[in-house]
Amino acid sequence: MEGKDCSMLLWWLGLVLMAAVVASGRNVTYDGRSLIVDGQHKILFSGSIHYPRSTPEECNEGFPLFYSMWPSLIAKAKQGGIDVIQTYVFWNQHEPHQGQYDFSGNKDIVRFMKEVQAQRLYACLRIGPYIESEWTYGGLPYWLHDIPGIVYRSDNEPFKFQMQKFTTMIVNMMEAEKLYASQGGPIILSQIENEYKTVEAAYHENGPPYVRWAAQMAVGLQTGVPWVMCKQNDAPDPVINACNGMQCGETFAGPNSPNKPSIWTENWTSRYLVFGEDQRTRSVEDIAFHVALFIAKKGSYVNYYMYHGGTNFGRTASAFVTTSYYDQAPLDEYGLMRQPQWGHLTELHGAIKSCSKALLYGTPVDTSLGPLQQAIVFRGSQGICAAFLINNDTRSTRILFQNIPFVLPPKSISILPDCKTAVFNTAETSTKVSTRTMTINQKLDSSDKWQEYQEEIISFDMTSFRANTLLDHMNITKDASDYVWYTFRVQQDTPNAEAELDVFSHGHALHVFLNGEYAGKPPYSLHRSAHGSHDNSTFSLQQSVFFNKGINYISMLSVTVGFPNSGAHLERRIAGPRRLKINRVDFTNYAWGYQVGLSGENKGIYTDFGSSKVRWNKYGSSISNRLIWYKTTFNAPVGNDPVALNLSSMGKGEVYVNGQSIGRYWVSFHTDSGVPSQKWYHIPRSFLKPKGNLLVILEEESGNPLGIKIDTIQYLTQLKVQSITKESCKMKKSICASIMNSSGHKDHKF
Ligand SMILES: *[C@@H]1O[C@H](CO)[C@@H](O)[C@H](O)[C@H]1NC(C)=O
Ligand SMILES: *[C@@H]1O[C@H](CO)[C@@H](O)[C@H](O)[C@H]1NC(C)=O
Ligand SMILES: *[C@@H]1O[C@H](CO)[C@@H](O)[C@H](O)[C@H]1NC(C)=O
Ligand SMILES: *[C@@H]1O[C@H](CO)[C@@H](O)[C@H](O)[C@H]1NC(C)=O
Ligand SMILES: *[C@@H]1O[C@H](CO)[C@@H](O)[C@H](O)[C@H]1NC(C)=O
Ligand SMILES: *[C@@H]1O[C@H](CO)[C@@H](O)[C@H](O)[C@H]1NC(C)=O
Ligand SMILES: CC(=O)N[C@H]1CO[C@H](CO)[C@@H](O)[C@@H]1O
Repeated sequence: MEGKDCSMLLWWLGLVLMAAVVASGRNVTYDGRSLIVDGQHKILFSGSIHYPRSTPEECNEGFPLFYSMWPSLIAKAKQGGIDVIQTYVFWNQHEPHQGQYDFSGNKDIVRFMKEVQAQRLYACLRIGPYIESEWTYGGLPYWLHDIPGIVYRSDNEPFKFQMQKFTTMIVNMMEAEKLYASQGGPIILSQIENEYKTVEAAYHENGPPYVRWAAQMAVGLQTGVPWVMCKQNDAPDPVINACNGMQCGETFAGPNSPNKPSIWTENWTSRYLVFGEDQRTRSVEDIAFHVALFIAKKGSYVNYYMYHGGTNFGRTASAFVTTSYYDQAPLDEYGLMRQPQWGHLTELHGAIKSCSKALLYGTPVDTSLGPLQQAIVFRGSQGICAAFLINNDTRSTRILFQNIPFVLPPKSISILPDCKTAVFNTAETSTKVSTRTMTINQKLDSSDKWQEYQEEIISFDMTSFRANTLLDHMNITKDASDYVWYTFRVQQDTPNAEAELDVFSHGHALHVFLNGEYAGKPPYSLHRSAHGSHDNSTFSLQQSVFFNKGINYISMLSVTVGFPNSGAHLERRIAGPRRLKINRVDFTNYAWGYQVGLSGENKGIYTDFGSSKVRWNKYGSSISNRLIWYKTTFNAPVGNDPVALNLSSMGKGEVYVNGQSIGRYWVSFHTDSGVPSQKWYHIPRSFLKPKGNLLVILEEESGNPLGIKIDTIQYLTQLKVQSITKESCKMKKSICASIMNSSGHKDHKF
């Protein structure tokens, strides 16, 4: 389909959909039980999907309409029983330079909200504008750092001014598009600040007034819908305090006022992944247990963080966080349904929704069924009754509930919408397990298809920006690049003198070169590069070097892998080399020359236009295999399956497709179990054209681009027969029959 027709069709589709949902304003309030929408109490399931971590519908020449992520993610969430789509607002994406705004492409938050609206779901808008979220600098734009006297997230006038300005702008933007429920739009809830209680003490007497100010400022914007503050047990009225965590049914002390509902804004479906660590997973049975428990304890709103994690494109991830984000969520990084997660939670939502009347209008009573067993029964008028049978034992237990025998599996909750029949048990998944498979679509193993460009090693004489001390890396780049050259020169009177170089850096990685070459004599020792880790970004590098007689040039390339996103006083964070000694003589306060960014970056050689500005050489012709840009082209795999690069053969760097960065990779940083944290890197279909896609890769260390593969992604469904017990089959005969019958088969697009 041609680009133009496509946008016309979209526009027309949009109109039809909008016409269908244009409605008069909804009245959203709350009481001690739940949010109330137009007079109706609601049990709501919410899923976090962050708009910049996927792509909107974009039509590329030659491709039909359905290569899109936002609409299909939202549709799959809706199909999974999700009522609300929750997203943060990403300030540093929208205002990268002070006063210059960007709401294009996957930053088009209005369009995202309209997709939510078009599918008749609600939205929760977490403005922050400090958001943490494993997003670089917690979503704050770095230019804030240079505002005189600023202290972020504190009772500090310069910060409050900027925070109010941005928050107001977003609220006005939503209002102008009639996106608040009070105007007929999808937004029923907003969030101000984020988990502030965890850092508040560090701000001493400037913490509490800031919380009060933030609440008042937000409420003063009169959006017509309630506000929440998460992890802020003293959230000022009328702002609702919400819980974040994995076990809010056990850990949440509850709303701080009897007229506020119990809301869980972040229920972590796994944990975000960082380079150098193994993926931690959380079983769907455990998630379901805690969701059911929270609802049984009168919770009325549960959000999955994340329902779809997606991709930290470009340099948007925070320090050491991988490009892939919450891939273990019910919708995986590529937007495909992960089973049994998606299916099990869908059934859980159905089971809980079928208890709605009893939950919302009944009164709960707890009774003990045994030492570690408990029933929570909601009874209302006209014999309405729903029960949760909780077994907190690690063994399966037989109990009697209202004279009916039940077997409660270990660590589980059975849901009885009529107080008689268990329709769902959190520990029994009837959903088939699916296995993700990566199928090689193309190998890029022909050396004539690749070209390379060796990055310049910058020495002191080439720099124009100088200082008589080691400067903070973050304050030099202002987040415009991951890279800064730190260079100096030193006179040596004897030839071939061995010296000990000792560098201490605040992070995150460092490559050291001497006289335009790597430090150390060939064969190069492993110590010429060093790096920190997510839990400790600092490191030191010691290296023996051999100086020439005369002037010697030392060039260090300091690299950040995302700015920090959490903890108090982000404005004080620093990175890069902080001390350098040669044979124990301190060169920290010395004449240093700096250059921000790599020449390839500065020339934009990853774009069609920029790549023509440099001379590319034959593959393998560079003298060193470090700091090289590799370039090739490829055709898009035929079909609809998502596409990813298998970068197992590469080291560390960044990948660009048709001029857009698909993120940082760091395959050489192995986990304790000896494997890379992330091998596959998602290329959204919307970044591709059918033929001749430009692939440019910056490799900092050493990698073998001939080993790169372009893969397509599918799921293979399998049985999880072990988890299907006789009890669950009795409960759900039809489901069991079909499970027992089916054999492993390939699911195409869900
Ligand atoms: C909105 O709902 C609340 C409680 O549900 C009610 O008290 C109030 O009158 C309603 N406001 C409007 C404008 O309908
Ligand atoms: C289950 O037992 C654990 C460990 O004793 C306890 O921390 C938790 O609160 C209990 N949960 C429930 C729902 O009883
Ligand atoms: C950060 O850099 C700016 C120049 O861009 C400078 O004015 C300021 O003093 C630096 N801040 C710190 C803390 O070094
Ligand atoms: C972090 O690493 C540095 C050196 O690499 C070490 O000196 C320091 O003790 C470590 N800090 C912590 C908190 O582990
Ligand atoms: C990914 O690439 C590596 C290195 O080329 C290769 O060894 C591995 O088999 C590939 N994995 C898959 C699943 O294709
Ligand atoms: C299961 O397979 C049997 C034999 O092939 C068939 O008779 C039966 O209808 C199937 N049941 C379901 C639920 O598909
Ligand atoms: C206690 C805990 O696990 N906290 C984590 C909750 O999730 C956020 C966001 O994913 C992390 O930043 C916390 O470390």
